[in-house]
Amino acid sequence: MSEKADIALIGLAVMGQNLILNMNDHGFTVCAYNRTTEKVDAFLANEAKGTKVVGAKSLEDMVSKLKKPRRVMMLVKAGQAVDDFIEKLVPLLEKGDIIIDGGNSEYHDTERRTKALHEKGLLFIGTGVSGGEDGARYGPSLMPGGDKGAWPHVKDIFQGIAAKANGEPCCDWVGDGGAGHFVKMVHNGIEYGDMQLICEAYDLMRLALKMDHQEMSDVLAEWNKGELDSFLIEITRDILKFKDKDGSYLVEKILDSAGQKGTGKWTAIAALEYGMPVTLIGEAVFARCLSSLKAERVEASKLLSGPIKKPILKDKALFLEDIRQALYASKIVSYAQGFMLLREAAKVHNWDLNYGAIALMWRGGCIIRSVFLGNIKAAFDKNPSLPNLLLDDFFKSAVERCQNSWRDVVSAAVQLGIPTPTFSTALAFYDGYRSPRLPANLIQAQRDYFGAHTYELVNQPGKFIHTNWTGHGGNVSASTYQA
Ligand code: NBP
Repeated sequence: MSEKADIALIGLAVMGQNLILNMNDHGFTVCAYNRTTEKVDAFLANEAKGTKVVGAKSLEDMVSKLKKPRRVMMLVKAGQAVDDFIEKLVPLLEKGDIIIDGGNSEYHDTERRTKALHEKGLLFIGTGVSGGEDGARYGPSLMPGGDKGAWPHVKDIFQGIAAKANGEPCCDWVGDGGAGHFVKMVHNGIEYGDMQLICEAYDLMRLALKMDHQEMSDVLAEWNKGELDSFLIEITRDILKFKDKDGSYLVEKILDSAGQKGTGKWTAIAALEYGMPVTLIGEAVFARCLSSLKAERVEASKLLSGPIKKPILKDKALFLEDIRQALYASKIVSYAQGFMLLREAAKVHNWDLNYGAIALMWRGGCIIRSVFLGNIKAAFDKNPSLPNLLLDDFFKSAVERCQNSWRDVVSAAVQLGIPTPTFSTALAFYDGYRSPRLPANLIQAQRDYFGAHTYELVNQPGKFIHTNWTGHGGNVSASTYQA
């Protein structure tokens, strides 16, 4: 081989193979490597046959085939495998070379790796890659962060292969350290939320309105023409009407026990860590946890009864429109909460996040792609320091327009005994967020009563007071700090 390769890609599973073929289509020469090297030969002989892709038998061989500065991207299982490859690559690379991790790595790991490699003169990028198999092959959403010095060296490749929304690449530099993987993590959390919201709408159509599958699919097809237009609504439309070989609907044969690989949970953990009320994603993760207690639920269903009095539902068409509006309003709350988490993490880590650019990165290529993200981009373009999406005129009026339907749906679900955790928590958040006064004054009094934790008075903020509530407690207070 006379001409050197533009980039190496380690990891020939579904994401790696498809990303290589995508890079090849865009004119880049890729050197492919995999821990199990037989997979390199198989890839070259099959999927990559007739392309410019070259293979490597070892990491040394791979590095020798690269242009300088060398660019090495990994798409391997997140965790130890990434650290193991980095350890093996470091002695083979030179100062200024670039290592990219495109897996679903935990952002703290990316922070650590960026710092450690920077000290060795190597530039590290931790990038979110979203869109699954198809995205990787024909245009993913890419969310790179890490050592900014690396960005000019990978920008052409990344923006070349990324999905495009209105001609603009769904990829831009996110920020320092773990910023790219943090944004990808929040993206995945939002994906959990969107999926659960659609599942609740399906449950209401199925149980409250007793609709059949073709009917439900037709409703989603209609919803997909308006403000809910999105990839997840589109695939659910197709899933609902998909028939198995025996002519029955496949979705009803699938065990109602949801799996998860961790990124939703990480988002919920980050929300707790940064003290942000990202309640909808939290509920979506817990809904999956509850679903996985299948055997316990089946037993409980024999013992615990639901409501006896059934509400009188509205006309079917009106209630369907209520469900659509409840879904839309809840979705707005979920994204507002996701951006609240991004904003807080950015403050803590000193990341200079561009929220409009993040919305654009999610606008195409990825699983949460939707028309709605265009509205979010417009909101942040209009006001980059918008404190909360709910305060943007477009979203404020959308939620106000939907709120009667939203309340009717949550009330009906409660009365019918149909669980709608994400519809409900989104509404509770909305009502909490718009409340100038919450009952937390009573929490403060309770804390002070039993633990001398002190409280502040409305008219004397900043001054911490302890009251001897019982007359027999002491006057010594606990120290005041926020965990
Ligand atoms: P997998 O997550 O299944 O990983 C397979 C690759 O990891 C193979 O190359 C395998 O090598 C390598 N690997 C494993 Br497994 N353990 C290893 C170890 N201990 N040391 C070295 N290599 C090891 O593949 P994927 O689904 O293509 O995903 C790749 C990355 O992209 C993951 O981080 C994933 O979370 C992320 N991601 C996946 C998707 C998706 O839709 N699948 C979407 C977005 C992001 P081997 O062939 O020798 O076993």
